[in-house]
Amino acid sequence: MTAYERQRILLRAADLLEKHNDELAALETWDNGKPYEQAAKIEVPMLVRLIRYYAGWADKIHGLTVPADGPYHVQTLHEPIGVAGQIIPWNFPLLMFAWKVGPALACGNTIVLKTAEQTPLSALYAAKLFHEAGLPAGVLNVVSGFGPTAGAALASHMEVDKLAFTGSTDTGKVVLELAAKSNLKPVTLELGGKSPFIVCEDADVDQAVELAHFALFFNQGQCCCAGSRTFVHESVYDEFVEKAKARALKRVVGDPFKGGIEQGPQIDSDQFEKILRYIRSGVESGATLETGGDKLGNKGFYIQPTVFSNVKDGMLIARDEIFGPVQSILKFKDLGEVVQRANNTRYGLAAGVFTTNMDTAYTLTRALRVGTVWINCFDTFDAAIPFGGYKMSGQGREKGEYSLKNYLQVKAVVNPLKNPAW
Ligand code: TXE
Repeated sequence: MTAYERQRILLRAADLLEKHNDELAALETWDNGKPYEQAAKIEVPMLVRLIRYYAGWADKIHGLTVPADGPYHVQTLHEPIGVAGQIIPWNFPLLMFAWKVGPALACGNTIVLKTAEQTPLSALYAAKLFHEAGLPAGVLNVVSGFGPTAGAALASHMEVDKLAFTGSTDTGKVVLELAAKSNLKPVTLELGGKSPFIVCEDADVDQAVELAHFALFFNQGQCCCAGSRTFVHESVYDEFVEKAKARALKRVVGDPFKGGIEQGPQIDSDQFEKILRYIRSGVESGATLETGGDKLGNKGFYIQPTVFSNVKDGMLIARDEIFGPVQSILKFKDLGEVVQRANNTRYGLAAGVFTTNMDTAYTLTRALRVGTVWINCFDTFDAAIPFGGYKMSGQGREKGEYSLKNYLQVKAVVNPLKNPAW
């Protein structure tokens, strides 16, 4: 298929996705439990934007002419890599679908995508719309299935040419090994995190509290890049903790299909129990439970928005990815110290830096070993901005121009010249 035709299909698909905004959002909430308003007003529009962004790339992917030594005409062809295997998680089913299929289709590949077992519906519906938009049968295949069976089959398949995975760091290691043991398919990984959110002494405390709250509690705390270690300068620490607690107490938790809801239930009983275990461990290890700390009601996997202060670096709640509505607030004295502590983790996905001093902002930005630094903002996810992790948060980058090379092979073409012009 020509690049232009791929572009037209992607644009038509984006129009159809936009037209079906409300059904897609309803499926997302039904499967995942996230607030419908969040799905309808933020996530489906982002999905549409992502597909339009990649439509824009489809006819702008090309190779180079290379100035090799000697009488040769040398060029590179950028070819599709082939069959892309893609495994996605349950926290943002439609957005993860878009991050994966957007670049793969723009580059001319075919896809077998496995959704998470908790959230199979929205990607099936979206794929139907891609076919309605003119995508030929067999190009985009969505498989519903479990990890150790369907997921492992994709990772180890000899005819899958590339694997893209988003999920836990432990499962990331498994799929990398399966890929290595089968056909050495290249693998991109987007894994867990324990992102620092650093509030400096010159920050506006009210704004910082609001942003830190959003950075952690958004999507029930189920974000790979959640700002799950809130480092606050000692000069504003007490005020910050008081206000963070007040903000958490105001958080509106309930039926995600109702208007005005900020937080729905956690995804399933495994995650629910895991989060409650971490909360107990926070209390046992001596952190101060400011608010929350238990399940909410007796029906569904709802958890009270929870805030811990006096959290120390060694505590489990400061080290592990909790993936739930549990904010941990730590105290720091100076920049050198906070850089060292922020970097003292196996993860390196993202960081938030809150300050009015640009010198401080860029000093921290350069020192933090993470794939994204958000300065005075958080979770800004435009399609053009690359995303990925340092260290055990992953390999490779998704979104933006950087994502294209995950789905391309480079072929060098070398042709001797009989009558060189020089
Ligand atoms: O993840 P898994 P789970 C983190 C978060 C969460 C923890 C566990 O901390 O609490 O992971 O969640 C597929 N071969 N994140 O158990 O197992 C699985 O079917 C191939 C962070 O749900 O990583 C699903 O499609 N595939 C994360 C996907 O992997 C396998 C988002 C993710 O599931 C497989 C989700 C196997 N052997 C959880 N086993 C993020 N980075 O945002 C499972 N899968």
